[in-house]
Amino acid sequence: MSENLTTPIGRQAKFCPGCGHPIVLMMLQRILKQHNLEAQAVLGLDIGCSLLAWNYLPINTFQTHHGRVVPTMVGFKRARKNSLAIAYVGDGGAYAIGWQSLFHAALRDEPVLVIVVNNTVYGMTGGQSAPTTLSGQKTPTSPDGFTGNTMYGPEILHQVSNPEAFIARTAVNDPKQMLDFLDKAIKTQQAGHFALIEFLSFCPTNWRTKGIDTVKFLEERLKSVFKVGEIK
Ligand SMILES: Cc1ncc(C[n+]2csc(CCOP(=O)(O)OP(=O)(O)O)c2C)c(N)n1
Ligand code: SF4
Ligand SMILES: [Mg+2]
Repeated sequence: MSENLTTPIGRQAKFCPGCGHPIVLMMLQRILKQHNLEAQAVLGLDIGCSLLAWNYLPINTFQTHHGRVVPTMVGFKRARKNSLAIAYVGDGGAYAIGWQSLFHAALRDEPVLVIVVNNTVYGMTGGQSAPTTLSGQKTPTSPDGFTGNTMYGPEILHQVSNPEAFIARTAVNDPKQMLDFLDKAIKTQQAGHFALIEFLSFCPTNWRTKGIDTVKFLEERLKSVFKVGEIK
């Protein structure tokens, strides 16, 4: 973990150097500022490296249990209808332990924005295989290469969502598309519908990559399996 980087609110940054989480958070802050929504936005944090966002932005956050951030933000939104409710969660929290509540939030068209940061592993606990791990990917729980099927969360959720919902996938090396999708997702919640964006994200610590190889792993391995764009 980094010892000397500071967050936009002057606190010590906790993410590893080269992590994708801060890029997602910086883009989120930029779009909230642009829409003057910093005071209205509330960021619910799942357990995982997502929790390190608790002191990152000048907006309210609260911590939930692993896999429980979506139902928590659904409840929050029902209680505070004028808020912008955002659930911030890793791929493990979203598509494994939290899958049933995420699935039903999409099915019911709950007006929350779910941000899934997909690094293909359980990052915080040491890089174990997750539902999003790629075929052949080496992790501490699949040292000879992952042999299971890979899960495509946004594509499945699209099948059960209302036509007005916004469901998309982008990557942390495409800031223009990140901002475009965040803008559309915020407008979707303001219109009363469910939105989810999956961000393909860097995890050099668990991928055991350095420098340009981290970008290459995302660009060549992740993007060859996970299609970026709006899911239609
Ligand atoms: C109920 C429960 N089960 C398991 C854990 C252990 N645990 C903490 S974080 C985590 C996985 C996090 O992976 P992911 O959601 O992909 O987030 P990342 O750390 O990769 O950003 C697990 C299994 C927990 N804290 N609570
Ligand atoms: S373990 Fe991976 S996801 Fe977690 S802070 Fe480090 S680089 Fe980021
Ligand atoms: Mg993860």
